[in-house]
Amino acid sequence: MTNLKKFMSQPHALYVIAVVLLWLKTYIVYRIEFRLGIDSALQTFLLFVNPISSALFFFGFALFFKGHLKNWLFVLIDFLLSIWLYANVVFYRFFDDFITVPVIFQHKNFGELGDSVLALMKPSDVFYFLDTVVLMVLILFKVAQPKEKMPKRLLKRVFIIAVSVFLINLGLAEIDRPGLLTRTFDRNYLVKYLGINNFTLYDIIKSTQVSAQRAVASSNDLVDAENFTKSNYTPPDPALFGKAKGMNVIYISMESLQNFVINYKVDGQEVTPFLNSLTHDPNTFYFDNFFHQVGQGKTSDAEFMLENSLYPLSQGSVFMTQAQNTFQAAPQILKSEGYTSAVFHGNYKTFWNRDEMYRALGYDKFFDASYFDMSDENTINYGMKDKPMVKESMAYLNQLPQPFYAKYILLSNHFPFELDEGDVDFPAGHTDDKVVNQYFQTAHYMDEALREFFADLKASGLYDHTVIVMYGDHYGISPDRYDSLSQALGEEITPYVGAQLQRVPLFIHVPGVQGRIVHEYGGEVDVRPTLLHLLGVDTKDFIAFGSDLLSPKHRQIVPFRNGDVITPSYSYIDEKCYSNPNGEVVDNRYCENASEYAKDALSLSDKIVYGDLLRFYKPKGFKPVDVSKINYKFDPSINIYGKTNDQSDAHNSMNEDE
Ligand code: GP9
Ligand code: MN
Repeated sequence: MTNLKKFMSQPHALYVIAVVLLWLKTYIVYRIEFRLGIDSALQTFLLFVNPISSALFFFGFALFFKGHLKNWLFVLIDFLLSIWLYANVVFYRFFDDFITVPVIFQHKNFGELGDSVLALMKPSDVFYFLDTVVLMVLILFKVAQPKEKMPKRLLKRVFIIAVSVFLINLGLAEIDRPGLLTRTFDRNYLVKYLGINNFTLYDIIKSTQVSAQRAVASSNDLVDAENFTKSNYTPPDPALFGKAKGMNVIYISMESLQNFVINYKVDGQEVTPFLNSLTHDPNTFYFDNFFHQVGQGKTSDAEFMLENSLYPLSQGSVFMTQAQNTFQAAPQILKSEGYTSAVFHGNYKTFWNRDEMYRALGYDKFFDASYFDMSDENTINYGMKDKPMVKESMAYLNQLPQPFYAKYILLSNHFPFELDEGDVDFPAGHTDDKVVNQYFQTAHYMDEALREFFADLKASGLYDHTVIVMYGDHYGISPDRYDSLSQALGEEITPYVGAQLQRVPLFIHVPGVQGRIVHEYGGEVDVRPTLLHLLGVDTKDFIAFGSDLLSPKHRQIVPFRNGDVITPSYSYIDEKCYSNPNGEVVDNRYCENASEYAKDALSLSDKIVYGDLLRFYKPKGFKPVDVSKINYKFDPSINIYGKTNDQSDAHNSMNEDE
């Protein structure tokens, strides 16, 4: 006790206590919450010490003050840093990633994520604020007495020490991982080596640079990307080119559907009997080696790839940060072919900034939640349930001028995979994780909605002259649930297996064309040229990274957004090369070509998106979008199921004001 008293009588005791508590807590959080892939003693050491520099730095600001104010500032700083750490914990539980500046801006709609956020929190999380409580107790019980201001000389020293600790930390990190700060797409490394707060500071600097990039970009910057995409252009299969000319198109984003669900059974019952039947439908192509390639923008990244055949960004969502860019997207390309374009989505138009982005993509109409009956029994989780959504959409779809290009974004199979009791007619899975178990039920619900939708399309006569493209947008089960998922799949989910699990189903139904199961390897970036070629649209003049999946010359290299890459023979995951399908580690040189291709493609695509380079490019015969002519203001004259004009406008303007 006397020792403690002696220690507490030191002028900067509370500073030291605050630093140590936050440091240790951060390390505990790293170990419990994040999967940072520690594989050496040096990495363990760096992980342990990396919270120190920022703790010394931030708490240092309280030292400019004296007395009670100083003590309570320690509490405040600790609380703010704890909130930031905890926000990252919650974010990581879902996205398997850390919060970045663009993500903060894209979550002006965090309010709508409400239910998911709650589902990601645990009662035991209160322990992550224990250090703040300890500091308060020390002050309230007068263990920590108010002290004088620190002399300027010492104050300076505190910040010099903080920066020195950081530089030593960075130096050791650079020894273990050269070029750490120049790499952009591995946030895990930055947190592992430098710590969560230093990563955030780095991210703020990086994001500022990114917005400057657009300002300095010029048409010269496009040359490399143009050469790359032109030399990688895949010509269509002449036997299929134009086979769907003039037909309608319906895209369906099948929320969170992974390919392992196809033909999977729970208690002897197929999870997706309808989709399973389509795998051998005479007019349907089913792709069983098709991968999602999304980054943090998830659904919106998948949409972005399908419309533009460009890659999404390594951080944030293009929808949120680059909606002011010029695009040459499918809805606008098809406008010249006489198509009317529309989106159907049972959430409000501001979600994912879709109203802005869809204008830039050239969509004519957007049937958002305002056009649907959003009553309690019709909605759950992220918005409208799939079954009533597709049912009500038919009235609008039937009125669209033909040919149309329509996109449906389904929602029911979204994390945390909840259904109202009356909607459950399928057994839950049998793992130790409720979320994984429910996933099979919501996937089944979506499958039934799709069956009903197809029946409605047949009844309306649209089915016979409509191409239907259905794709799983991204994974549903995140890596932190792999232990439970492995119980359902009956195999251990190693990093190799985890990468193979990023397969999502892709179906393309083309009336009058012989379908088959396609085993070619491909990804979301490849869908646009595949579809445009079926519709008889030449794609040579567009800057696009995809390769027609149905062409005999299809390029089977699938870059993931994190730089990993999969080909039919090899998988390059986390800088290790594996041979397929046995997953044996082989020499990295086998993966070199594919990995070089992925690096080039991703960085050139990023250059286009960050620099807004398509504003300098004029494809032959393409008419640019006139965004001033498009608006998605609620139109009561076509509304059938939505609320009154007044109520809808009230909701929308509320979102826009946020
Ligand atoms: C909501 C839906 C969900 O509108 O697109 O987005 P996600 O969380 O899957 O990216
Ligand atoms: Mn999604």
